[in-house]
Amino acid sequence: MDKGKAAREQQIAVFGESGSGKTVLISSFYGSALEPHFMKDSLFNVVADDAAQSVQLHQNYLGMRDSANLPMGTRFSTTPYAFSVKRKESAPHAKQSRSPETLRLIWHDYPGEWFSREPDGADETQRRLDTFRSLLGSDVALLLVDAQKLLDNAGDEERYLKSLFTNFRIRLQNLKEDLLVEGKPLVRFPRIWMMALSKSDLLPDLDVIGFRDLVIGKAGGELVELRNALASLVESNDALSVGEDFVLLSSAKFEPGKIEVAERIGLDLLLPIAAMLPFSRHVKWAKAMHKGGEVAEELMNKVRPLATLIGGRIKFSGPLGAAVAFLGPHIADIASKMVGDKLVDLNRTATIKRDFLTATLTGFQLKLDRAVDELVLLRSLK
Ligand SMILES: Nc1nc2c(ncn2[C@@H]2O[C@H](COP(=O)(O)OP(=O)(O)OP(=O)(O)O)[C@@H](O)[C@H]2O)c(=O)[nH]1
Ligand SMILES: [Mg+2]
Repeated sequence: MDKGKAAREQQIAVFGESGSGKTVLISSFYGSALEPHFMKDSLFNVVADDAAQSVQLHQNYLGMRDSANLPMGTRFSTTPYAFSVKRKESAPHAKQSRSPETLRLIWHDYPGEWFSREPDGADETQRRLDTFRSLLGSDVALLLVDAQKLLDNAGDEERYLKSLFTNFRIRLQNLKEDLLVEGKPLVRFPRIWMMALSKSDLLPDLDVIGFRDLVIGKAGGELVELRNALASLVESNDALSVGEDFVLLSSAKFEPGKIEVAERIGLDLLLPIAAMLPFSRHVKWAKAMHKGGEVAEELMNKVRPLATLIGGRIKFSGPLGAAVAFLGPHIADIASKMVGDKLVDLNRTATIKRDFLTATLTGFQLKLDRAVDELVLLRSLK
């Protein structure tokens, strides 16, 4: 296995109904990374790998920022977006490092209209299936809950939330037969399904705890059914978090005739979520699988390169073998270093040593911790 490559490629899948804010989200994510102050303060640059996508996303962003123009609804476009997170020329880097110091984020956007209607013929059925298959390499899936819809149904939010989860579950079940080969559950599957409140600027008084309580309180039953539907697709379905992690997102503040793109919530968490959230979760799950096996191996495959990267600087006692049982304690040790003061130390040391990747990844972890304190992010308590 090419450890370097696996270490650096994170995939995220974003699901949301039509109009729930997916295109605005990715445009704001990318456009804001091209703003001078971001480029000045950050250790890295974010670059869209595809030149045409880069222009299109940047144009969307500038249209919002300068002319209050909104991007068009997305139809039939299902190509994933690939971003490289590259060390800035001026940023710290290890002198002896020969590896290209790049992280990659692949962003899969599942068309919103596919949520709400039946496929239009065999072609579209196939396209839905292909699109879904392409995002199975993601570790994290975001399911968008639209704050505008919550507002529209104020006092009666269960109407919207129940139908959101139920529609999604039904579409998923419709895919099941074609998705599974001979009914065999999938080993490779997004195992963290996070609830994200899009347009959270519309509900300024709702923090992430309030959001969780609303979702569970009003549609807990539907969420359990959704979890069961997802679980029926995957091998070792104990290793699955559905609706246990929550985040608030807002791509901008929308006022009549004006879009304030500088006022964002949670967008700076997207890279850290994709890169770091699966880390400790996978370690925990793999450890619980005493017998190892295919799923434990797959979970550790995702974690091992990151642990090697960070752990390499902490020094392992003993060589890094392939056996999960052997790697377990070492990786758990790394995971335990990714909290509190130890994390701050690790980040500081990496920055002093001009070690770009470790500085960036520990910086991501610190950012997630801060978002928890600020009630923007809630991680699974399990
Ligand atoms: N207040 C607020 N409104 C938003 C935000 N993001 C999107 N919107 C509004 O929601 C509309 C739809 O957003 P899109 O990003 O185009 O939605 P989409 O999910 O891509 O929809 P489809 O392409 O049809 O699947 C926008 O035109 C904005 O009016 C946000 O962060 N805050
Ligand atoms: Mg769109």
